Amino acid sequence: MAGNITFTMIKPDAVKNGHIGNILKMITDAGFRIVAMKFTRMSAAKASKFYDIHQERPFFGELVEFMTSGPIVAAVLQKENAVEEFRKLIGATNPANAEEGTIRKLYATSLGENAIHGADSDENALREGSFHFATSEWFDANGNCLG
Ligand code: 3AN
Repeated sequence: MAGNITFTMIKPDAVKNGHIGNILKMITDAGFRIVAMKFTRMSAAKASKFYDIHQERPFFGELVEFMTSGPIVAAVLQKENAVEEFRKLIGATNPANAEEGTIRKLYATSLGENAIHGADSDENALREGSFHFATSEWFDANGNCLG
């Protein structure tokens, strides 16, 4: 499955603003299959670990505070060329630069509160997916558990 997998989180802003249903519809309409999914709230320790590559960035504290401010939807998704295709669907990190019709253009409110996360490489997709889900929570196209 590697290479065809990405990892996403619908962030606390989009959850609070009632966009879960619309965002999931855009994702499945774009041809992504849900491999794993959960509604959860990250602890500060978990969010800090998830974003440890950004630890030195000035916005790290703000990012952890925001990502733990409410529940998120975490999911592993499958499609051919998933990482790149998904980043096209979500649009630029800053919604002001996101293309029309992208998830961030429609639902993000700012650079910090940008509605949705998408893994930026195949390696990170697997790392992030494994961080949030046990293999027993991953399902193939036939509905068989991968764990
Ligand atoms: P992306 O999520 O598009 O891969 P990254 O990896 O550069 O973007 O940043 C991770 C997250 O950190 C972003 N989704 C955004 O919420 C937050 N972030 C990035 N840059 C800034 C910034 N300058 N100020 C506040 N938050 C930021």
